[in-house]
Amino acid sequence: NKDFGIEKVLKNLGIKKENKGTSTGGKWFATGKVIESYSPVDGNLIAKVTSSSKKDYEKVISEAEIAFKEFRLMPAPKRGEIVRQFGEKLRKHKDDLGKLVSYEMGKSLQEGLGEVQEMIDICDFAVGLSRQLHGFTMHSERPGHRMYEQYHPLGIVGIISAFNFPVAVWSWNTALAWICGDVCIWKPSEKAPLCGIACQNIIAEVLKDNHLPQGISGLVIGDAEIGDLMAKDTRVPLISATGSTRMGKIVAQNVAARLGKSLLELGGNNAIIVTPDADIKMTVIGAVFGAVGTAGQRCTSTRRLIIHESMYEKVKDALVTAYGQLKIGNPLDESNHVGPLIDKDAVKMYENALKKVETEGGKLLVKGGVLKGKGYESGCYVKPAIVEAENHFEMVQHETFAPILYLLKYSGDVENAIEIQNGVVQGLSSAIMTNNLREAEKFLSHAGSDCGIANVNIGTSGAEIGGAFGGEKETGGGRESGSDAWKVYMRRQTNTINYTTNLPLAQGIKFDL
Ligand code: UN1
Repeated sequence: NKDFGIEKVLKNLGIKKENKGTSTGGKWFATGKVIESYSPVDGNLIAKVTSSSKKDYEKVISEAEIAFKEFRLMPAPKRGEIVRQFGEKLRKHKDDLGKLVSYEMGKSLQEGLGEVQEMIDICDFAVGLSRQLHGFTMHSERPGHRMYEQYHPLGIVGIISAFNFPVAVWSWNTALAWICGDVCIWKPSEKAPLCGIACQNIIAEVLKDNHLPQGISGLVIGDAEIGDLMAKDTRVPLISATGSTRMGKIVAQNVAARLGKSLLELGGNNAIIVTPDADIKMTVIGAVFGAVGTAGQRCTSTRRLIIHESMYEKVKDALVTAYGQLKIGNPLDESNHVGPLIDKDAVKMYENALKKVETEGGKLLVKGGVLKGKGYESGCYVKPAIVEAENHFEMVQHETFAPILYLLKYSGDVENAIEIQNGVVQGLSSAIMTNNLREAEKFLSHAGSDCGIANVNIGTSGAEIGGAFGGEKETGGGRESGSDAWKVYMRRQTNTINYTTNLPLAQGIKFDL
């Protein structure tokens, strides 16, 4: 794809035609099998990567262990300075990295750049945070005693990330983990390995400039086998995993078996409730972007619209009209709204979901289908579909990572809509479109949405980094990114100090010798 200069982008990011997929800082090695990265944009082979073997993984772990011993002693604000420099480098590489994300993963260039912006923003956030790793002080029940708590670095953080946010999710974890004094080992999705290599090259420069140990940032590219090694490894106290619920359940069980910590950010089945008091124009923009943006491949993508019966026909017609105007094609061309799915397997899942929901009684309002012909050679471009369905359908209950939007009808009070919204196993993002204060507050109340994210008059996707990101139920319960999500990357310690010459016991216990 010469149009946007992929050769130059790859060169600027230090990616060759053949790459090694294991790294500690700037050192590269690999002895596993070869992975080929094809672009879903045009179907071309971008580059090859030799994946990491068990032996390679061991090397990364031992470098990480060495690095942690040194890094944990560096004052947190000094670690913040490292993350500040990393953010600066990301600013310089924003254009190239955004293009690579778009070309390797298939999201629009705007979204690729937006993803890099999220990386920059979390770095800024982490720099400030590096001076605010606060613990409480408490009043002791004993005279002449002081109690307080502190947060210490945890150790090696294992990061497993998905193809759909191939760079940002890593940075949400690393930027925080690094200021917390941890070192990181990252297994990016094997569907977007070049994004991983590009990021590692960027941080490696920062580590080198600052004469820091290379093991602060490790990279292992491979499939589930490498993920398994990490999850079962007692040397990795925290595993942060983002991806499907299926993957998360395997990781969680492996980590739990050794009583390790896990931070899970898994599937969503996100809905927008459209009440009789909704602003139709805002609803349509929010719903269409949520459903077709990133070709429906965000954890936060809008999968269900729960529409009041009085608004149903109006919203349905407006959506069908809007879908008729969608342009599908090369995501690097800014006039297109929808790019490709990640690969042909994803296309198959999309086709199967549409077939299945039809047999369950779903009615296709906007038919969908796979696109063929000029510009669609990769075989990964599909038409966004709208299906009239019911919440209990198996396909509606299931997260299909594709642009399929289910329309569901509710009648009566907003409570009925909330019940439908909560009536799935996932609990990531949710939204209500209403200008009615009572409805909005009900939705946000104790008896409202059961999701980690609940929005009013905003769609389900596009969360800001400043808030804690994640969800409940099968979404896994973890929180990444903003607010106090940093706490999971540290170990907490309660300290009691006695500055008297007596040794009074707590709870009034007398123990005289
Ligand atoms: C994801 O899809 O894994 O809220 C993350 C959003 C983005 C992050 C999505 N900020 O849509």
